[in-house]
Amino acid sequence: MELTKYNNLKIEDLEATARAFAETDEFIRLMTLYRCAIMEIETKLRVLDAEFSLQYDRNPFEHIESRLKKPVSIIEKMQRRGIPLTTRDMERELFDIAGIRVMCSFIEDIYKLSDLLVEQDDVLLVTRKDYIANPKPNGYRSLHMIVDIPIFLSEGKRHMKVEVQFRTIAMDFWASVEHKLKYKKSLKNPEEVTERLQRCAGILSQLDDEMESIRLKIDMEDENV
Ligand code: 0O2
Repeated sequence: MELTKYNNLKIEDLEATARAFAETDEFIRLMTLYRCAIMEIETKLRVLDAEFSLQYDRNPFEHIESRLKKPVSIIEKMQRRGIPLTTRDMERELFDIAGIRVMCSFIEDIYKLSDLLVEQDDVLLVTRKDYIANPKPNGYRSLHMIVDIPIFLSEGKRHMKVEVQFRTIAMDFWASVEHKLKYKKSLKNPEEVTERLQRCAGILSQLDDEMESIRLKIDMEDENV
């Protein structure tokens, strides 16, 4: 589908365009492929979880969430970046249409699990952004990876990109609350809120470190029994 003159559309018109785009056969098919890619990655993570729990006697993640980016968010992003509105360009330029979020208890498990995932020979690491080692200025922390994986269809193999975000429960708590607060725009003193959220991120980071240290102590005492 070629919808050329969508660059200057206002939000209401963008929503209508998104609805029309989302009803096309190519869009529906592409989203089905992304859903399959999510299933592949989820299965890989669940297999790793089962094996890891045998080896280390704990589950590396608490839970997983997945989502397909909403058509209007896809179109907004394409408009922002000046990408032509075709499914081919959408697939070529946007890497976060399929998203998986993995919530772990400990930072160490984030690195172990993410390394194990990208070490698999059918998983190709496209990009990795470590906002745990280098938090965003607002305090946001998570490990983001774009991976490329094959899905196997009746007509053959197809490579798809999936964004995988790894977080601790504390990081997820902060990101969820901060995301909700972002929409409350009518603040008298937004700088104060930003500062307090940064402070909360710092407290939660200390909490993650303390939890990790408690676990290490318990593991060491267990080994000595
Ligand atoms: P949604 O609803 O999750 O899809 P890009 O994604 O390429 O446009 P960028 O900055 O290169 O932009 O990507 P990055 O840094 O990897 O972050 C993308 C996603 O991480 C966001 O997706 C959020 O899910 C999450 N994220 C990044 N920064 C923050 C933050 O400061 N606060 C919160 N709560 N989440 C953040 P989307 O597309 O914004 O939304």
